[in-house]
Parts: sequence; C-alpha cells; structure tokens
Amino acid sequence: MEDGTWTEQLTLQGIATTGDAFGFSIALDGKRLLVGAPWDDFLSSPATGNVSPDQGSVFFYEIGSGASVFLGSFDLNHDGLLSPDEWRSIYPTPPKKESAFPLIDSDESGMLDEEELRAVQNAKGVLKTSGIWLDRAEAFVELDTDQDGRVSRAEIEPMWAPGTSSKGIDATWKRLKGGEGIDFPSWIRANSLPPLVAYEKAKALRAERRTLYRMLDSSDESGLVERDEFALFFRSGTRFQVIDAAWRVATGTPKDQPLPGTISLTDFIEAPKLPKSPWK
Ligand SMILES: [Ca+2]
Ligand SMILES: [Ca+2]
Ligand SMILES: [Ca+2]
Ligand SMILES: [Ca+2]
Repeated sequence: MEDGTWTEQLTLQGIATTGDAFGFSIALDGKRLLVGAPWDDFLSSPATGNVSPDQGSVFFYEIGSGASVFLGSFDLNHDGLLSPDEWRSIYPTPPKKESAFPLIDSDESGMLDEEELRAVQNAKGVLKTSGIWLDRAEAFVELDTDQDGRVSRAEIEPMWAPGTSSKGIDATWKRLKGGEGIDFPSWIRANSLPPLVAYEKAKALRAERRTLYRMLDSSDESGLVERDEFALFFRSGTRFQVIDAAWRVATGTPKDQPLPGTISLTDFIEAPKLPKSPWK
C-alpha cells in the first residue's frame, strides 16, 4: 500500500456504526480504496428519523495526490519527470546553487519522478523549501473541492478553525491577491499562505467533530443530533438552562429567536464553540 494520507472522499450510503461490519470487505486499486460495510443502516427519512436497518454501504477513500499534481504542473515537456531545468523554474527566483535536486533524486537518474517527490513531503532541513512545496500541493488538492484547478475564496476557508470570522480570511485573501481563485503554480509560489500547521489542526478538529456527531446521534441514529442528544455533552443533573445556553451558541441562534430542535452535521462541524467532549 502506498504511504500517504487516506481521506474519506465519499460515502456511497449511510454511516457505519457498531454492528455494520465496516471493513467486512475491502478493494484496493492503486490510489483508491473501497471499504464495504454490508450491514450499515440507512437513514431513509431525515425528517422523521426513519432508519432502514442493514442496507449496506461502501466507503470510498483516496490517497492524497499532491505529488502527481505537482509533477503534472511543472513537467513542461510532459515526459512524466522533472528535469533540473523544470525544477529550477518552480522557484520564483531560482537560487544560484540548487542543492535540493540531487538529494531528492534518490535513484540518481538525473530526473525526479513522482515517488521521489512524494518522499519530500513534510521534509525539513535542506529540503525544507521543497517540503513546503509538496505540503502545499497536498493542501491544494484537498481544498480545490470542485477540481477546477483553482482554490477559491470559499475553498480556502477550511484552512482556518471552525467559527473564524470572515474578516480575517478576507484580509488574507486580499494579501494573496486571490481574486477569482489561486491557480496551482501561484499557490506553490505564494509568499504568505496561511500556515499549514494551523490547517492540519483545523482539519483534525473537524474530523473529531464529525466523529463526535455520529457518537451523539448513536442513540437513535436519526442522522441528526437533537437537543436531547446534545445534552449528552453534560453530566446528568446539569440545569437545562446551562445546556440551552450552550445549544444556543452551538446552533448560532440569536437571543430573540426560539431554539431549534436539531443541528445539522455541517453546522455542528462549523460551530464557533462546542462544549468539551465527554469522551476525551
Ligand atoms: Ca519533464
Ligand atoms: Ca530520479
Ligand atoms: Ca476550485
Ligand atoms: Ca439523533
């Protein structure tokens, strides 16, 4: 199996929980992985919370393809390899002496292939600049969700923590001269992208919240978290005013508005503030 980060791309149906036999069958094809959960339950009606049990699902995962997009973008003669000249052309200002190339060219072929590029990810020391390029490439592939070859203003938002005000994001976007979207070469060469460390943290938090949402919903598997499931955040006996106040914050409900009965997965993931998880 190839090294890299496996990201869930698409669930063809349902949400796997205990008893769904997630991983009952798997199929691996190069960069793609299919995982079967033959007894997954399927939410047949989100409105009523009706669940059709044991309908089965297939989960679809794909390995990050930052290195291949990187290679494709800077491989000017389309031979599937990066020559020293093509490599130098990536730098906004090529350095007098380029020392990274021979280090990345681990088979000493005089050319860089995709595997050699992939090995540079998260590199430090002499390969720091190249490491950042490849990390940026990976982030680009993840963020360009409509795959039009540009990261748009909306697509860059996941680089910040949930609940970040759009003002700060707008300022960064302006500084990056983002306009209608940032194409791949500009993304790699950009002076000041938001820090990838913060992006990784924001990504981890969102993934954690996604799992938490499923856990909260596991009492009735309605596909939605209701107010009483949200109460699982709190010790039994907690005053309902305390829970309601947290519910108001989580659902982003203004003071003069009545509280909603449910919170959607997206709103939950992007909530400015959630109570501390009771399972941590
Ligand atoms: Ca080439
Ligand atoms: Ca090589
Ligand atoms: Ca895009
Ligand atoms: Ca529920």
